[in-house]
Amino acid sequence: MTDHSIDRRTAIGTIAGAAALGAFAAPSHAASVLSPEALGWNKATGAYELPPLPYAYDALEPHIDAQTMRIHHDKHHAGYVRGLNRAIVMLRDIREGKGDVGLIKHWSRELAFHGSGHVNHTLFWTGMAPAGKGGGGYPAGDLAERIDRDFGTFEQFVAQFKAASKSVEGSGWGWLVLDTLSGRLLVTQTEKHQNQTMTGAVPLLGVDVWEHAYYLKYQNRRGDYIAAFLNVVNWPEIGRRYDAARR
Ligand code: MN3
Repeated sequence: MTDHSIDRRTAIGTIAGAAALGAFAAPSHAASVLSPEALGWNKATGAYELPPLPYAYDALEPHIDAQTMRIHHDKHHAGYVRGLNRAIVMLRDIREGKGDVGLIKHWSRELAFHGSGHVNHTLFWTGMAPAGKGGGGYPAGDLAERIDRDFGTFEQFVAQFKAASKSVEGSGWGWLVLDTLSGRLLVTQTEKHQNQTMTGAVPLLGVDVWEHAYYLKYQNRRGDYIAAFLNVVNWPEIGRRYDAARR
């Protein structure tokens, strides 16, 4: 076993509690498409750091506005990273006999919510790219073939993805996932960050449909926001995740 695999297990293992509470099932599922480095795992401190956006705040204009990106990344996502790190520390204290055992349920829930929030947002930012510069267009290669096989056509996939994402009740996410048990692509919904009922689902493409993701620019027009999101999907990255998930 290499040092890297130990590091990976340690990093993702801290989110394992989230899995038990309904986040993306086994930690290996998110781990197959996201490295500890991509999640900002700092081996020296044993904590996560907020990864910077892979492009400028205004790079996704006019589809996603700069003000929304700045608040969403610097405030909301940063808050999930802080919450995750705090839950890790509190659960570590309880394991070492220093914490309040009666609060295990509370901190486990905190770990699930903030850990899933961190994973989801990391996938979200890197799943987008400026329109015409890696963003938008169509998937290619094996992923394109699998979408055609499992949805009929790309357009039929888009229709299902839009409908599922638009109809998430309250705050949540719309997803394209690979169900590793059946080997099929599926469109699913997640309530909040962590309530993902599918087990064995590897997240490939996710759209954040919490109001903080679109309300400044789109107000109540969630469908318009989802249509705009599809103009900045980084299909080469989603294809890479698909290839990684099948290994
Ligand atoms: Mn969000």
